[in-house]
Amino acid sequence: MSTIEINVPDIGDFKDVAVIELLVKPGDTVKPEQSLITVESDKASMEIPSSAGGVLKELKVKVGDTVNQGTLIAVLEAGSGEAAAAAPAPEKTPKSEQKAAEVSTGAGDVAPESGATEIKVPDIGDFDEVAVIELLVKPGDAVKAEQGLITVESDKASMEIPSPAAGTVQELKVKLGDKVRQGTLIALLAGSGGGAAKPAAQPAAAAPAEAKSASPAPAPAGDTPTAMPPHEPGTAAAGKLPHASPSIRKAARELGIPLDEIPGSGPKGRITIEDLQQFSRAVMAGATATRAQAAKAPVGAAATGGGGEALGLLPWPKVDFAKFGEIERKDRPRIKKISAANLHRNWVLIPHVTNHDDADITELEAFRVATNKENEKSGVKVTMLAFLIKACVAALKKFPEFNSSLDGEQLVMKHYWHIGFAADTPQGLMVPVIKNADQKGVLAISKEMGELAGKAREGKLAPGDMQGATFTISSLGGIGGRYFTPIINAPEVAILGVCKSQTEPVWDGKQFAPRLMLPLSLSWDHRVIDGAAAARFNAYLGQILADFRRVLL
Ligand code: CAO
Repeated sequence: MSTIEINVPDIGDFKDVAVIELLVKPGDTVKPEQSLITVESDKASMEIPSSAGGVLKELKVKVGDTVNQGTLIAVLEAGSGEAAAAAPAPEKTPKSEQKAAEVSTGAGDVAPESGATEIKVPDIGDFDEVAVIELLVKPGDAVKAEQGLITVESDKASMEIPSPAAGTVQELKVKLGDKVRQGTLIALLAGSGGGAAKPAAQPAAAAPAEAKSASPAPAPAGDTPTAMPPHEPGTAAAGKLPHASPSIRKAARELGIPLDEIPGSGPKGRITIEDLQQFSRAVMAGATATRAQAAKAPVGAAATGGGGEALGLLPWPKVDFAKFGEIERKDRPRIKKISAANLHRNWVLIPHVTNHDDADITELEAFRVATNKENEKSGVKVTMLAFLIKACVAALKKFPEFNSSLDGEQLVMKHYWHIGFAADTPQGLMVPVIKNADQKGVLAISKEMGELAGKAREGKLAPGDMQGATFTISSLGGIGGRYFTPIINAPEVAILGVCKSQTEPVWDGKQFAPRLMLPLSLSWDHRVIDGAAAARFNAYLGQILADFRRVLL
């Protein structure tokens, strides 16, 4: 039986490209043209196919190795007649894909009417039509020569098409999903002097695309549940390369981010720069962990949860709703998707218990109304929520474990009191934070809360406005309802839900008296807090709300 050595074919100007994936293993039977490994530069990734068929005896490269034309990558044992079935054109696929990445072309004609340079898809080898999967720039962006403009993708390679010259993007002529081929006009570039420089054939010249082109998504929050990006580990099927462009993969490698743990929100589950940024923010904020981190976490630590499969649950029901009546599909706002993923994680990972109670706020409400009357001209309206924040700070000081966070086997006791409050906005639920609420008066808190709630509704909250909460209040008091189960904002350990107060007959020992009663619902993490402590917390909170002088005791 003869052996066949498979070498890296002519890959043009690519030098020292990294092996990022092994697609076969010793013992596998491979067919001619079957892909053996994937290599990647910072502008293109491509699969290297086998030039012959046979049984793989040995792989001569491993992930992380760098290869060049001629590098021995595998040894095949020619099977019965299989060796003879040599691929008709051994280097065809990589060569043509390399050509695509090379983009060495005079792709810069001057548009006659505007003087702008027309950027066209250069020679992309044997590719007939490739899909635009990413727009790396937008009109108005200044681009450097060689900077990637768009990413295109076939089933074997993805590559960035760089600008042949520096200038300003006047117009993009393609959109996501468009199919392009050699000669397709992709952009008009102004200020490039009308003469496009021929881009260097060496694709490794440019920095990762996202560093230049993708503006960071405004962080909806920092470490509150609504802020945390969804994290569903194990998104890419085992052994399969995550779907991402070369620049995203390079950025992920440099940041040490496991791409296969990031759910891709792009077409066909492709990982976008926003996905990468959200994941890295969450890891930095400690709100999520990579699988490696989770594996190191001690038992009892809040590890990241998988989906239903990880919990051994049935798959989500798939229903053809249209069979039963007319339907309409709507995209969900980004904030809603983010908060959904966080609420889900918190609900699944935290053993919640909710205690319901009532506080007599008859006197407090009278005081609030009188205060607002006195301060009519100040423009600041004192709401019940501002008093609740002060009352909660007092209760958190008396029961400090409610102001803590779990960190593995340890409890982090916080000696600061930052209170988050849920705000209902057109984009979804946001949780701005009143920092150092212990040091602020009710008037100052009311003013700040009004400003933060306004910013939340306008979508103008800065990430810092939503970070650092030690306890959260979710008030539905202005809307209605009696009691509900608020979901704890990890990594906090408790949250207070408040509903609409109403006048009720309350027995005072001698008679029923009309009292204004405020329904309270305290959810707490049973890993940290016991039921008795929760009952005491609620009782104390009720006492303070009934008579704030108790804070002085
Ligand atoms: N009982 C009775 N009335 C109440 C009340 C309570 N507990 N809390 C507030 N109110 C009254 C206020 O006094 C005000 O009445 P007036 O207009 O007559 O003065 C009215 O309800 C509206 O109050 P508000 O909503 O403007 O102010 P707030 O401080 O209570 O709340 C904010 C501010 C931002 C928390 C609120 O607007 C909001 O977004 N609430 C929803 C939070 C939410 O969605 N939570 C659920 C999270 S879980 O999905």
